[in-house]
Amino acid sequence: MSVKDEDRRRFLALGAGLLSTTACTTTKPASESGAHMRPHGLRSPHEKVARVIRELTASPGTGSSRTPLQHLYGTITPSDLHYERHHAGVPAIDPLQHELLVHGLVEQPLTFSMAALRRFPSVSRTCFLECSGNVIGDLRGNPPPTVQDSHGLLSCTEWTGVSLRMVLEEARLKPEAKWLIAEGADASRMARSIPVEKALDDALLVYGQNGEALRPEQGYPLRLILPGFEGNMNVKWLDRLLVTDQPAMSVKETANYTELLPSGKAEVLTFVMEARSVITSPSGGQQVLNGFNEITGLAWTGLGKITKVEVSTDNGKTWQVAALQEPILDKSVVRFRLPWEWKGEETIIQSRCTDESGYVQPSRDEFIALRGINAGYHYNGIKCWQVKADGHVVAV
Ligand SMILES: Nc1nc2c(c(=O)[nH]1)N[C@H]1C(S)=C(S)[C@@H](COP(=O)(O)O)O[C@H]1N2
Ligand SMILES: [Mo]
Repeated sequence: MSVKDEDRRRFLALGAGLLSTTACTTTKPASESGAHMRPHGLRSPHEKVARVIRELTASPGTGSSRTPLQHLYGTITPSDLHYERHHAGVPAIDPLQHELLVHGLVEQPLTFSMAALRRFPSVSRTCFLECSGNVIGDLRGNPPPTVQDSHGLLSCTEWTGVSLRMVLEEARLKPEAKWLIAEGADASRMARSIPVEKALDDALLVYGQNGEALRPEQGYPLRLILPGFEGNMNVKWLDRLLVTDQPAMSVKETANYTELLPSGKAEVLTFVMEARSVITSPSGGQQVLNGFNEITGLAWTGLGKITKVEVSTDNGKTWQVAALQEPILDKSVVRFRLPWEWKGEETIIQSRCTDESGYVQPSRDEFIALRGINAGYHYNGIKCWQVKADGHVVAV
């Protein structure tokens, strides 16, 4: 009897034994013996794309994980690789118990079950989500080693849900309604102030993520999506919308993120993520090959569509227009590409984008001249990667 037969017999015996208890268990010997039985839905063990989970503070449940942008193709972030940012952990919510309360300055306060929300016409839309604290190490002069570390608080998803405008039309806003305080069901009861104009424009209440239900980490069973607005306003585990005539800024926990300007004044209500781009390959930790390399990366803007991405391979002396992958979607991530012949020279590669509002991504120096080095959020300076003479790429 061959070793293979032996393995198969061991597997069959094991499998038969297991059948009586858990019919669906895939036994370990199956994969070890090379049989094509592994739990479905797993990526190849050859692909090392794990997120890095980091505790940011001493309090339990707070922390973040980052999308491994250097390992991804196209524009959509696989749901299990979506970045995470939690202020108080991930609540376990039974969707049958979950309700959304809409009250305050409305003619008709209402609560919606998930089933009631699903009866509205469904909308699917692809857009990026980015934490406004992304890339902050680069502003401070401490660029981390990889693009996952520097830019990984960015993901792009096809969300499915209902138009917030439609839900608000049921409750009928009063004329003095100016703000919505959106609150989540996590322990921090994170609440953010949303201008009513955005709520009535393209805001969505989503329950779907890339073709399946939202992942718990992304706000299951219901989340607010405000295309193009900073990540923290996209409240997860949404269960309350309080309509008011002013933003909730007096209470520290409910204040939106603030910007510290060179004047020393704080700017509280900055919402839109301005245009930015980054080369994801070759990027920090990777290796450039002699001869042909494809430079590729991502560009995105909260102000509509990306119209142009330029790439420099000679430390900013000259710029070439990169090809953009169609379709170029509004407030979504665009993939750019440029073929490049590397002849062994030490150099710096970088990308800069322009959006349909005419806004051009600034250099780090231009950003600092405008907003100062203490800006806590919304850093969108041009990202530089240094290519060493041996082909190694390092963050600078
Ligand atoms: N309820 C609730 N919503 C939340 C948060 C949170 O901690 N609780 N974090 C916010 C922040 S700071 C960001 S950047 C995004 C992160 O969304 P993600 O974890 O799905 O990537 O959700 C926002 N919505
Ligand atoms: Mo965030």
